[in-house]
Amino acid sequence: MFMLQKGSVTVGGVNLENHLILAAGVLGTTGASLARMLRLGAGGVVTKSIGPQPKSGHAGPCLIPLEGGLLNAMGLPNPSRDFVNEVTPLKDRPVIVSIFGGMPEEFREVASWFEGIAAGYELNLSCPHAEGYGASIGSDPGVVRACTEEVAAFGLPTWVKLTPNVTDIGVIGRAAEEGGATAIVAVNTVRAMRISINLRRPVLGNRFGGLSGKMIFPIALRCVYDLYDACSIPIIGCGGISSAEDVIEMMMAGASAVQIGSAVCDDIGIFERIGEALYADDGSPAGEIVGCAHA
Ligand code: RRO
Repeated sequence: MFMLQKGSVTVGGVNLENHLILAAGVLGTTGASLARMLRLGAGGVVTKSIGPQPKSGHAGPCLIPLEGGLLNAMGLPNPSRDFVNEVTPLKDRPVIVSIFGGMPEEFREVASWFEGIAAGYELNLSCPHAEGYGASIGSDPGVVRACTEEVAAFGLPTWVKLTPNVTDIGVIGRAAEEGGATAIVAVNTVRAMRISINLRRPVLGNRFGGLSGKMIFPIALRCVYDLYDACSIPIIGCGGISSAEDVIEMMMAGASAVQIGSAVCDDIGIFERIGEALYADDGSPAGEIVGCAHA
């Protein structure tokens, strides 16, 4: 298999210790758990999404393990501005703060709390089950562009995380790029549901939720492939990655780095495990394979 060169990399303006980033929403709710994932080999970490007001989230059940995946409808639970205290001790580390809002001004307000603390921002325009937030506004290219412009104006790296639940993801990627995004993260969870045949009711308290894990890898890969054709800024692949082979495949589709989320729930040591299979002292730069499947 193609082996990557060891060492730090800069992707979308953020200096990372390697290409493997902890995805938003998984172990990202405290400074201690973010620091732990960096110690366990993550090249960078993304926090749980933070919004303009504290939120307790949706009624349970909120998280259901499925074969090859997870179905969640957490409902954007977050402490809002108090989260600044969690990440302040991690200033100067590769910590990307995920933010959400219902309108461009709310994105700007939340971003302002983390100026001088975050290594960059990731805009959540993609949660599949949050009325007025996430994918419900992130499917509109004009809104994506406006939200991105507000945050990019701080001059910090600004990543935009997209939903796969659109007809043409390239249109949304281009809107983020026009708004000043430094990278696109593709993708958030896939809108999905299960029904209990005994209870005759949807299993999730919120009825619908977001599907993640191995079962969505081919969807995420296709989105990265489409975005590579549509956009010029770096793409960060996210969705079902759990092995070094998955990382290489994502890079061949067009990803410059990847995020890992659900696989961390099965193996807390996944960053080290993938790193051992992916990196070699005499490895090659990622640039040799990024997007090579398009030739
Ligand atoms: O909190 C959630 O329910 C959630 C979020 Br913010 C998101 O972006 N994606 C997801 O699957 N769940």
